Amino acid sequence: MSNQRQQDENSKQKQLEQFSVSDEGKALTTNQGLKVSEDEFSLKAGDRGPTLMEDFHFREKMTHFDHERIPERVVHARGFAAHGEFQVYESMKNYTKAGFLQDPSVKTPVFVRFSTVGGSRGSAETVRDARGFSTKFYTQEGNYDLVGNNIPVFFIQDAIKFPDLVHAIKPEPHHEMPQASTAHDTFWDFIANNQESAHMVMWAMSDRAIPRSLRMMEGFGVHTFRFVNEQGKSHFVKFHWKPVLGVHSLVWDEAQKIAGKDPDFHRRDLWESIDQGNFPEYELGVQLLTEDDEFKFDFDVLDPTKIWPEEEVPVKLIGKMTLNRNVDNVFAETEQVAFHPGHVVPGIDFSNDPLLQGRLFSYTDTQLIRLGGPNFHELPINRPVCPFHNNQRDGYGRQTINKGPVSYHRNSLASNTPAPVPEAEGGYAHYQEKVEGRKVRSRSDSFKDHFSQARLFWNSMSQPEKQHIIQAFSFELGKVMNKDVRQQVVDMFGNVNTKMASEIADNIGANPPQSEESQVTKSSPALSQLHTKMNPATRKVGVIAEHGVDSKELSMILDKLKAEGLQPEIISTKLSPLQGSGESLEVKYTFQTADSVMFDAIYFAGSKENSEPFNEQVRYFIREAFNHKKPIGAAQDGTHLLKEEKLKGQPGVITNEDSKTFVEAFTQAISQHRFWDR
Ligand code: HDD
Repeated sequence: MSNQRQQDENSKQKQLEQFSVSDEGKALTTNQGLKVSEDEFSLKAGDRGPTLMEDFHFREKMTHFDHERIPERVVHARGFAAHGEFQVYESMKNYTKAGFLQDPSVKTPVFVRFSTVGGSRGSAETVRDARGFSTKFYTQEGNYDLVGNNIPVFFIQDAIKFPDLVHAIKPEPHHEMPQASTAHDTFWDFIANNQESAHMVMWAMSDRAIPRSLRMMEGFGVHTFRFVNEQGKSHFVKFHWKPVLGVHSLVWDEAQKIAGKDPDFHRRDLWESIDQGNFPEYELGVQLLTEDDEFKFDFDVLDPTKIWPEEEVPVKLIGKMTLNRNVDNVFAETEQVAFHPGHVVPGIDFSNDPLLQGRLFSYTDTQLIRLGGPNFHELPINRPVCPFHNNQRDGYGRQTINKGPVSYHRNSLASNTPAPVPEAEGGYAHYQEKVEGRKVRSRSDSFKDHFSQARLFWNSMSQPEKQHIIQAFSFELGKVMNKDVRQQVVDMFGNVNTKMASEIADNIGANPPQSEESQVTKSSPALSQLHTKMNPATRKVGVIAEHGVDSKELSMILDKLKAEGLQPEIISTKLSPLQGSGESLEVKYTFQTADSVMFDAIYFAGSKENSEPFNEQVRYFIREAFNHKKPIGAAQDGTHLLKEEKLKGQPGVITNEDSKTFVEAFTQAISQHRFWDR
């Protein structure tokens, strides 16, 4: 490995290590370095007397604690992050001069923060919502941030509406309910009165909004950006992250139950995967358009409520990101990281998408209140790995000690340095797009078709996915108290599909829509999760067993499942090791600490003892897993219970009586994710 390459991939980690501290084994001191002799009792005038003002140790400790919290993000407050690296497959020099996209041997450090959008910092993670997918590339030319979502379009077309959208999504101000949910009146009132949201609402009501794992969802830059190459030629570009494990979701009932059983479900999944060396991987894809093709489509390429269907503009996979290190401290890294779509490097530029243009203002502004001043770029997680010099000075929490008298440009005292760098030598120069027009507050007519792509999305769904969308609308609108708002939404989505809207109307006691449905017949198969990659790797299998089980055979099956990349974990009545015919086996959960919703599949090993309370628990597990369409397996004494429950022979229910190669068949079923045809 060359020195340059080594320096690149470790540069961020080395930088962070300079700021890392281990307190273990050290003497307790004040922040001034004074050793402290006592940390349990405040200084008092007499054993039973009042605390003294003089107690600087007490005051320092208490004051720091009193100031520990910072404002949570106004959106995307609930997030979780990891470190990793990115490597391009081949030079992208024909399209962009971005340094980190040139050399396949260079590994660029990255920091990725995933988030829900609407909920507070402590809210549950499996709620119905878009997921943020923000990546900070620490490149040698400065930080590049790709601040995207797992949904490729947005609710609104102009950033000036963002505060309205967010006010409508958040808990209603008079009673602060509901938390982390769009199932309430103000959200749907906003939707019905801002119909540009139709396409994104279709995505939000689909399975995309309840991902199985942060490792199993796509990411999108959403806006149209620009790539600019060394020759100054520009292409429009849309960014995609494609998860190597495929795109998979929970079912709604399951998602709601997990929100209670394990509100940290997604971060736990990410943390454990990285901890175990199962590093999440995503390929970076780009859709590219020449400037000549800008007006070739029946939508405006600047409109953030539109996708470029992959069948029309193919996604070229250009590199891979691997998340391989958990954070050391969530506050210092995950909470203090500051993303900004305006953090770009030479070779990447903006389009005139009015949503993007507004974002370019909002992100620095929000960090000023959230992180308390203009020096947040000095926080370790936000520092670029390349040097940075300018004439900005002072402000709260300034850490850099800038030497010398000069802090202005132009100057002679420092030979006019720090000096601007010509474009040819790496200085950033904005793409010289020609613009002209009158100052207007308006929206281009080319942004006014709100339903064609919402309809395209609907057309692209499989039957079960369509059913889930109808159920999601019915759930959400069922929680809307105002009947008029319900009806407005039904009428709005009648523009997408009459049958869909009529079924929703029927479920929520509204009238069928009067609107005319879109005539779009096109579909985009790439949008259906049924066409995603099916990969069993890292799937969790809940293995139910009891003392007296044939542990010899069970450990053989466990080994085989592990060899297939699955993660079997034993659930039993007690945590004590499972005794049986062979070696004793470790029990990870009891019926109190586990639930079928925490697993991708259930394997019932059974027990010789077969007590009725035990069987009752097993029935509950298996029934629930069955209702959530999950694979269920039994190859030992467990088979009889599946027969009793009349589950044997059902799709996705695998026993050794049905298949001689049980483990292979069960693994195959798990890779299929869910059995919708039950
Ligand atoms: Fe935003 C945070 C993604 C539109 C204003 N946004 C934020 C985060 C993500 C996105 C992933 C969390 C970043 C992190 O992990 O720290 N936002 C999007 C996407 C959008 C979008 C994909 C549409 C395509 N956002 C958008 C608009 C505005 C904002 C139109 C305002 C004009 N977003 C913000 C913000 C946040 C934010 C208020 C809150 C915390 C932060 O920035 O750092 O400035």
